Amino acid sequence: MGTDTPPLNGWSRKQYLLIAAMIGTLVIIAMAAVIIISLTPPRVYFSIEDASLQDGQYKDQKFYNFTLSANNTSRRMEVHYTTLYTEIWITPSVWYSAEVNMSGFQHGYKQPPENVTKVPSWAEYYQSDSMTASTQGGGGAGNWPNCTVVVIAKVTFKVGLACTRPYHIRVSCFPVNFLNKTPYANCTY
Ligand SMILES: *[C@@H]1O[C@H](CO)[C@@H](O)[C@H](O)[C@H]1NC(C)=O
Ligand SMILES: *[C@@H]1O[C@H](CO)[C@@H](O)[C@H](O)[C@H]1NC(C)=O
Ligand SMILES: *[C@@H]1O[C@H](CO)[C@@H](O)[C@H](O)[C@H]1NC(C)=O
Ligand SMILES: *[C@@H]1O[C@H](CO)[C@@H](O)[C@H](O)[C@H]1NC(C)=O
Ligand SMILES: *[C@@H]1O[C@H](CO)[C@@H](O)[C@H](O)[C@H]1NC(C)=O
Ligand SMILES: CC(=O)N[C@H]1CO[C@H](CO)[C@@H](O)[C@@H]1O
Repeated sequence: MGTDTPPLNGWSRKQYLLIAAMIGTLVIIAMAAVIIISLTPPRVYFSIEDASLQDGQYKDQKFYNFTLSANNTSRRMEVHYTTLYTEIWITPSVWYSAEVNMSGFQHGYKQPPENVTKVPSWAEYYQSDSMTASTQGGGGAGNWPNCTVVVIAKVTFKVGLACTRPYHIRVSCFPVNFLNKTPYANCTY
């Protein structure tokens, strides 16, 4: 009987080693998944479409109108927008905050994987804009009528129950010419 013990112990030791190796592998896979998810760059790309100046309800009232297009190129991850807003820079020092209508997103904040969502955006135009711009004549963030639209967002990416850390996105879209109706402008990180 006593001669059976060493082989039995040897076998269970092998089992322990096997289980330990399996647990180790699982831990490594889990850590790799966490690292990949947290290092994955935000896979959402913005562009500006159909920028134009539109007449408002009142005399001399005008609006900067454009469509903000958000392309979630991730195959599995849903995008959750915590914040999303835009600024129209008409000169390097003058900018307007533009409203973004979030109702195009699911429940007003969610975007499914592999999805393009287009949302209308606008800001009120003031007559003095082009005058201020012409005296500035800078070449930085905006140079009327070639404006820069800056898109600022805080997003998290979600797959199943897993959620990434919040990402701060800030992209610049240039040139956006509201006077000559820019049909498309790409935004770059
Ligand atoms: C431009 O924006 C204003 C303000 O939201 C809106 O009343 C108007 O319908 C928009 N025009 C176009 C062509 O989208
Ligand atoms: C969105 O991104 C995908 C992947 O790069 C691309 O194939 C597609 O054309 C883009 N869609 C739009 C409307 O920009
Ligand atoms: C946003 O867009 C939706 C649908 O296009 C519209 O019903 C709603 O009035 C808009 N909201 C604002 C604040 O313009
Ligand atoms: C993108 O998602 C929105 C809802 O968030 C949906 O209305 C729209 O049809 C989707 N577009 C595509 C191309 O899947
Ligand atoms: C605006 O951009 C267009 C084309 O990119 C260029 O030809 C024009 O000179 C620019 N205008 C100003 C005032 O920078
Ligand atoms: C229009 C648009 O959003 N295009 C982007 C799609 O995604 C690729 C990378 O996956 C970007 O390079 C494009 O600019």
